[in-house]
Amino acid sequence: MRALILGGTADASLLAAEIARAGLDAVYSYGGRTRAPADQPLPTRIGGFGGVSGLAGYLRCQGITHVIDATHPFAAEMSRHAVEACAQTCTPLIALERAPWTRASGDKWTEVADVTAAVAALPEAPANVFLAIGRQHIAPFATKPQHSYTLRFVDPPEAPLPFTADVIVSRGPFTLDCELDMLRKRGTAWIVARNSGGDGARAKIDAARTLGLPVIMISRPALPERRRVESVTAVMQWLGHSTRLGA
Ligand code: 3Y8
Ligand code: NAP
Repeated sequence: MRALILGGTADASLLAAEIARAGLDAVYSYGGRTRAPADQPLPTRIGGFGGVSGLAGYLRCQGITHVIDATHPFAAEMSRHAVEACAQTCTPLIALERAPWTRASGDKWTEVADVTAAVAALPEAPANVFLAIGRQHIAPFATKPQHSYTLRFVDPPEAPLPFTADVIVSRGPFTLDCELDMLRKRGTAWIVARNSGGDGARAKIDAARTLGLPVIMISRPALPERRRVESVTAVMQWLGHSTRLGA
């Protein structure tokens, strides 16, 4: 057995730790989006594979027998490529994907399909807006420059921003107290978020509820059908191993 973990999330790190503890042969893969990704207890590769054909070639050359797609729910292109490459090479594939956040009592969510719809959902009147959607997809907000934007990136911006904004550089996971403090200090009136699920980014959602702030929540992209689980234990069982936790 030789597994490939398509990683880049907190869940992927938890899985890597369990696989290392079990002494299984596996490789952890980052896309190379950040300057200093967290170390993993497994041999690690960083960077794209070169599309579906590149991933299929990697699976064959590296003798990968199982692929775990533990990427972020918005890493849709990677997930689509994994489905195609695993089908081409007859490699078993499973996705480790946390459930989306669901609206709770007191949440003031406007759910939208994508970033363009998120921009449209913002008011016309100038407001303090926290864009908690990273670096890659902020350009459309330049069409509403009247707002005072706060951004949060993992790494300092390397290029000029498409609009004036204040940038917080922090990689998370984030705590409720820190989110409350940041939102209060900045007088944030609107939050734009993606429905990432999991615990690493949900503090801002809980803080919004506490402060009574409206959240524009971007729904997840559609992903192709594939076997999907929500726990490390389920992945380990799929690999034919019980976890230390769920033994
Ligand atoms: C490179 C690996 C851990 C994993 C930490 C999780 C939690 C914190 C929440 C906010 C939202 C955002 C962003 C976010 C979260 C965790 C997790 C998660 C959101 C790292 C990581 C990599 C990335 C890539 C990065 C994206 C960006 C998205 C910031 C490591 C830290 C906004 C997603 O500059 C860039 O190009 C950054 C790109 C993809 C989305 C974007 O479009 O900008 N994640 N994030 C992975 C790789 O190269 O393969 O550096 O160690 C992982 C984590 N990010 O160790 O606990 O598990 O989800 N990541 C979103 O919208 O939710 C932050 O600020 O409130
Ligand atoms: P994406 O748009 O779905 O993927 C674009 C391309 O990046 C892929 O086709 C692949 O290149 C490469 N790639 C992506 N993830 C990879 C991985 N784990 N290992 C090797 N190559 C990878 O991806 P993304 O949304 O930018 O996410 C990139 C990474 O950040 C992923 O690891 C993801 O888990 C992590 N992340 C993303 C988000 C988010 O909001 N999107 C949040 C937290 C963490 P090739 O076509 O060349 O193979």
